[in-house]
Amino acid sequence: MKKADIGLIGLAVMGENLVMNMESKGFTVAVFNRTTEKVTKFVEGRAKGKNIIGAYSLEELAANLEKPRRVMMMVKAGQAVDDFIEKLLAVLEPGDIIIDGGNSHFPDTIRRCKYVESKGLLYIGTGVSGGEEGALLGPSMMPGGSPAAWPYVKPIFQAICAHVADGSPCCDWVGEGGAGHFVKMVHNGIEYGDMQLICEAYQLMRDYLGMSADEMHDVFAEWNKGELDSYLIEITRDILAYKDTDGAPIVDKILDTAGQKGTGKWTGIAALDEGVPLTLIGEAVFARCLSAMKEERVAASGILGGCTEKFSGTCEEKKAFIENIRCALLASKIISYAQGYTLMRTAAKTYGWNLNYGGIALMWRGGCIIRSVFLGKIKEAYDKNPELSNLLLDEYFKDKILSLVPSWRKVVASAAMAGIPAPAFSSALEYFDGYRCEKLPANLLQAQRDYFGAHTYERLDSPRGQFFHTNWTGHGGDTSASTYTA
Ligand code: NBP
Repeated sequence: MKKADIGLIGLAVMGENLVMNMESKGFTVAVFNRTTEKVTKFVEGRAKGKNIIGAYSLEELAANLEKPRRVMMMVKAGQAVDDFIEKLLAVLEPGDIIIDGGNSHFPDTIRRCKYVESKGLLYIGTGVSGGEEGALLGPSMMPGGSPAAWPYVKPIFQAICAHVADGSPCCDWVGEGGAGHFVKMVHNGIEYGDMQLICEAYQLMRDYLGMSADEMHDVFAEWNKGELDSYLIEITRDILAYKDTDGAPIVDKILDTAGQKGTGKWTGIAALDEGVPLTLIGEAVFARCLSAMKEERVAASGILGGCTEKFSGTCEEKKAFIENIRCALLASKIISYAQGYTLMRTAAKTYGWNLNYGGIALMWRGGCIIRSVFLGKIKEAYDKNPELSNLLLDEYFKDKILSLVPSWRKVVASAAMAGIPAPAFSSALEYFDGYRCEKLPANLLQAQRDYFGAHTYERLDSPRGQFFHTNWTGHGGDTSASTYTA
């Protein structure tokens, strides 16, 4: 048998399906797994009769690969990746390429890339999105790392990834070091945001408008035909129609406590580190935390009272309110992507990445969980102006969000009056109002800081960069604290 084009370590759900995908595109793949029984099970099962070579040690894996060798790890993020890198360095040669396709945290990828390069090999950390089905049929892939590795990996990745209608691959080079995993992390954060927005629309329809799962199914089906056309709206439509064995909607029987694996939290932490207001994703992460406090919430609802106020309009007014919810969802979604893109722009400066923002929208356009028609508009905006500082300043998005504002305000106000939580809808509106506000109250805040800590302030009537201190009480001296931003 000919040698393999690529080796893959980690025969769990993602690894197995990626191997099948690669093989179906004409590549020969050598496979290895820590628990080697899984190699036997795979090669004698799904992989039988295919161009897939089972290896029972890393030496055997390396011996079966064309040079320069390409080895992709699809294992649990964390220590397992470091352990495999160490073992691979012992069996690979300079010029060979180690690829991590797991959900690694980007600082780890920055560190690993430097380390592997210091040993004369090349490294790629790539985001892979789309779950089990994406891995098999075409995921969205976001590779970054050693630029010299990309030409060797590109033909495989661009063959196995998802493609949009015009044939463009949903995979392209993202940037150096940890850029690929950073972009994947932001993708996951945006996924948290998109899901939370849909859940807020759902709660307003269920608790304020009193709609049944079937009625909401019809609304999401309608929404999916327009600007909100996306994978997550589509699966929400289908979930709402899904019945349990007794014929009742299964969604009504699911416990309202959300889990999370941490990539949303990482995105929030990265935003805090970069000083970027990523409020919507932050709210989405905290909403999951609040949902997890089920017992405390049940007890609190008995003491503080649950949300009780219901919509009391006519049938026509109800229809109009549903349209307002759609507008609030779309407007908030625009804010979420504007914030996510601002985070990527800021991090790119910090880490020296040359990110292609239109290209990123294209990578997310197909194959992944946040795929949507909407991303096509983002790609157009960044293709038109790659230096766009905020999505809201693009002509299309400016006009769009301004047209949605009246409906959005009505929804946020109604939710507040009815006592129904809508943290992502409302925090998005707060960001919008803050971002377009010429004069915020931070003049008072600076005065407070100077009052108690002599932290100094700049003046409207003096050039930027000149700092002043006032002896507010008459007791303090003229000495000011050093100026810093934290
Ligand atoms: P898992 O994340 O469940 O990882 C399973 C694999 O990791 C198995 O091959 C297992 O070997 C290996 N492994 C573990 Br667990 N601990 C190890 C250790 N200490 N040393 C060596 N190997 C170890 O599999 P997955 O769900 O296919 O995900 C693979 C990667 O892709 C993860 O980073 C995940 O976050 C990411 N990802 C997953 C999805 C998804 O939808 N599942 C989507 C996108 C990305 P064993 O068989 O010997 O236990």
